[in-house]
Amino acid sequence: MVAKASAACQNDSGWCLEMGRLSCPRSLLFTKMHGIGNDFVVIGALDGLPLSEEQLSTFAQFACDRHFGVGADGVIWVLPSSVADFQMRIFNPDGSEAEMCGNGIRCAVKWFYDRDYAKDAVVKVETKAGIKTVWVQAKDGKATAVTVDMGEPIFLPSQIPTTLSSGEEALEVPLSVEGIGTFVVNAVSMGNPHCVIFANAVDELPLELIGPKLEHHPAFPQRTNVEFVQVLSPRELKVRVWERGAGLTLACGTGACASLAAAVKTGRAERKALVHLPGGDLEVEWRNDGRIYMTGPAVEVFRGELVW
Ligand code: ZDP
Repeated sequence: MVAKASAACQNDSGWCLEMGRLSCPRSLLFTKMHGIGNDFVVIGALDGLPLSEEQLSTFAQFACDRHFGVGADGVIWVLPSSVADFQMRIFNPDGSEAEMCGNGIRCAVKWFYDRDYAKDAVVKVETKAGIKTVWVQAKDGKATAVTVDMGEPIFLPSQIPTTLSSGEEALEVPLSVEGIGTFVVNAVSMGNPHCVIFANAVDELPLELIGPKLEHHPAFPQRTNVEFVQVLSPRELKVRVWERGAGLTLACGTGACASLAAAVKTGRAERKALVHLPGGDLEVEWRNDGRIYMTGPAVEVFRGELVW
């Protein structure tokens, strides 16, 4: 990624976040966290956003950059909410905002819980994909594992969105990718769009070549996250992910849920499975209430101050 420079406000790293706002802070405290290797710069801003709306995209590109910034798969803002305990907003390394983030919400809740903001072990989080209920498992007052009600998977093509079908769902649909070949794909939304492809030997697939072509495929007008799923058994899936706006990551929580949903719908898995991702495992269950519950760890790595 190329650092952005501007003559109007140049600093050592070349990044400019001013964009017309004179009084913006030039330093921010952050916490570096991860959920099975999907890593985030988490910023607590319970008094409100310290940056202007226009700065958030550039800030995410800066903070996520592994050479010019902190380095992360996303920036997560912990913000005040009038309808939940707090609001989470998630920005990808390319500066785009995602509706939801499965590994990120576990980190955001740990951030909130460990600082004693939570009233009890059940926390409600407002996201762009609705209000999520989260249960915290803690040891010595610190969250260790978090279960998230990820909601109902969405298969309706217009809501994902995908142009792959005009019917009720887009499952097992052939999709041709220029210069590579044809994949049989399953479109699912977990609040954010996913393209799930079942394959053998997922370790051998050149995701860095296929991923970007599917992410930007015209069949997914809002772009898409891409999961390659190997069914080890009806209760065990192995998943590799190409994330929209982030590229190859070690894990994707919404992707693990989308993978299970597609596997159940196509008769490949039972409703509860262990999902192995390169960075670790998630337990995912599509309960009879129609909703998917995801359980996994959240870890704090370090705290710091970003200055620019
Ligand atoms: O939908 C998107 O643009 C994703 N890149 C957002 C991040 C999803 C995440 N990896 C997850 O765990 O669900 C954080």
